[in-house]
Amino acid sequence: MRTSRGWWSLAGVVVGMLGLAASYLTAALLHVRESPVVAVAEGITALTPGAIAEWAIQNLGTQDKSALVLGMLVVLVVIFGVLGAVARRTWWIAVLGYVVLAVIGAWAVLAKPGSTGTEMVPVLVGLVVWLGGFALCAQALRRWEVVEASDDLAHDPAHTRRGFFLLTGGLAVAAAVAGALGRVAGSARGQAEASRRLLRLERVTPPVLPAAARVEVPGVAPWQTAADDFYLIDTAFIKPTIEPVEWELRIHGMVDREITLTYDQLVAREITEDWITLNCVSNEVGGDLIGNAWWSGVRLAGILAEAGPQEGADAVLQTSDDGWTCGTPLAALTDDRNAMLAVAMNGDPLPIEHGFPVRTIVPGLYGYVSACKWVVDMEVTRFDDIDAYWTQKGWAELGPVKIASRIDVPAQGSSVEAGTVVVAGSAWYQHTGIEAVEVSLDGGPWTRATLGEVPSADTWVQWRAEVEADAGDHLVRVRAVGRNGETQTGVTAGVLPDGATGWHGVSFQAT
Ligand SMILES: Nc1nc2c(c(=O)[nH]1)N[C@H]1C(S)=C(S)[C@@H](COP(=O)(O)O)O[C@H]1N2
Ligand SMILES: [Mo]
Repeated sequence: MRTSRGWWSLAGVVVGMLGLAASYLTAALLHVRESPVVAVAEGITALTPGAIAEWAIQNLGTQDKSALVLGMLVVLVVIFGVLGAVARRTWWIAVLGYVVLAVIGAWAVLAKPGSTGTEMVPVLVGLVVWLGGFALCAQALRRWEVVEASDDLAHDPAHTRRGFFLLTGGLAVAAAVAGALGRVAGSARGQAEASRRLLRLERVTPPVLPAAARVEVPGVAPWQTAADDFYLIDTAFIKPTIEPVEWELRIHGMVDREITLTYDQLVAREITEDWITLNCVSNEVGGDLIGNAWWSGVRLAGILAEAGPQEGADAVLQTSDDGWTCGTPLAALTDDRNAMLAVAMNGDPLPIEHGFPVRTIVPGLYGYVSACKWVVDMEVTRFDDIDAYWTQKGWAELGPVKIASRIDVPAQGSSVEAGTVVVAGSAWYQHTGIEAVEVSLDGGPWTRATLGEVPSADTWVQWRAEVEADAGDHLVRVRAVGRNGETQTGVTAGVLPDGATGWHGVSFQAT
């Protein structure tokens, strides 16, 4: 007596659904908007002739998308069942089937505009689960078949059968749990996104680009960085999804009066707005872990003054909703700079990835010691008594930004016309300010660049210079001079422990 084809089909369906659920959960955890199934559904929609799409919308109304996804799931269940049944005789057909389905999913997610490649992770997770899960089930079924077929009384057929049922049952439960978790994770994100979209910050004004900030050289990074292009650095695998109504900040420790602020209380205060450039201590010379935005929020100096820091306190240990911590000099939060609890970036509520609903922004300090996203706790304390996330790992306790400059144009390795060559880029020394930028061609004399006009010392500065380059290979270098008279050092240092130094150079060819 052979195992019936039905059990192979069942295994195919259970493993198939488990793979889909794993992929869906992965997509939700990674905040990939398009889980593979939805992406395929959208791909089908896009390829559907207009008349049919029109019919679907007419007859199914706003349910057309759910109907399509449901229909796809039904088709998939049938495919999974057939793959399982066929695998009984020809195992590799099932493998091929799963791979083909994964390729379709990969094609659909990568075809979406703005796909970054992260979308591939859920597809790969799904494929691995399919192959691994099916291998397990097939093994259990084969054992069952062998035992049933033999007259060997040493093995109890009921026992091997039970093994298969336990396995498929377990996998089915895993599929249900993964699917449910995916739904929860996805909907928390969806709710926070919805609250964010509905939020009206009355006194937040949209950014108005300072007239002369740009040098207008194509290829230079935009002076204002769009939220979508702003670099992202954090340790949160799952980004916190905090509803503004749930947000609360506690300020405590070495203070005379502990303060708790709700979101409404925060935004009811006086709003401060400013262009501030934020960069990462891990930014290599010439790197792009830097961005400039119009931030709106509430000054920390006023809030901390109300709390009344006590004698001897020199640090504020900030804690994020996800447990990340950083130690910020108390002085930087209470002096005349615009250190703020930011609620908006470029005129819109903070994107979830950038710390929604509230993050800290401190001009002049690297992000790892200051720019706490999803901030929920501030303890006024002493540096001697704390050890924050990155300082524990060997990074410096204090992280003032270092003077730096970068060449964006010409691009590294590019070819330009011999003669007068335009060189341009950005320079920054937040809270001290850039006095001058100089370039040197092939080790020759330093010549001054023209600077864009910036509203304060807290932003980067665009610059533009011209060099005379004969036909041949060249190296152009840049250095900045700060408003404090400091000239950017040519001595190279790596990013650890407190930020890279050295001149950025670009090789190009003139023809
Ligand atoms: N909660 C939290 N906040 C954080 C971090 C983090 O890992 N977790 N990283 C910091 C670092 S190292 C930098 S450079 C900035 C980056 O901010 P961005 O991702 O908005 O560009 O956030 C800071 N705030
Ligand atoms: Mo950073």
